[in-house]
Amino acid sequence: MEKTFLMVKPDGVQRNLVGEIVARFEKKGFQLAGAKLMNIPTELAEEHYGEHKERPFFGELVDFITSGPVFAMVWQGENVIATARNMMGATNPKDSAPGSIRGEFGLTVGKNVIHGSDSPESAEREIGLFFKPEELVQYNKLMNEWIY
Ligand code: RTP
Ligand code: MG
Repeated sequence: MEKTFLMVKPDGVQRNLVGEIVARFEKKGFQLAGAKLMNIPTELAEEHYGEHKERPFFGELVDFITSGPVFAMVWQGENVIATARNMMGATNPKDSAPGSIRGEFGLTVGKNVIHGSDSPESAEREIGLFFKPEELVQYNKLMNEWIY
């Protein structure tokens, strides 16, 4: 089953959007495989956003993501990586579709509420950075036959 790493960023946590965001992915039909509320150490933030190291906004990005608690999650389901990115909306909330998470809840590119892995490689890397294998649950129940 495909898995992705999603994270409510510090702005989303401070604005009490965790429940709203979790509810969207639950209602879509995805399953939550792991979750934790945590403060991100600077080294982890730098590693997580390593692809942006040379970008002018890297310092601000690391400062922001370490500025307060985040809600880190692993979600699973068919095509969850691409579908979650669609549900999040475009990176800059000015371009995010109405109805998407960033489209509904964000205004600025720096504080855009949620992170999601952008490819299978990123998902595997980011899940490994934030979760130990034993922190992810296994479901015994069959998948919901009205979805699959
Ligand atoms: P994320 O990694 O957080 O899920 O966002 P993303 O894939 O949609 O966008 P990405 O290109 O990976 O950028 C990571 C985060 O950096 C901030 N950013 N700021 N000031 C700027 O021009 C700028 N560009 C990107 C955003 O907060 C973005 O989510
Ligand atoms: Mg990204």
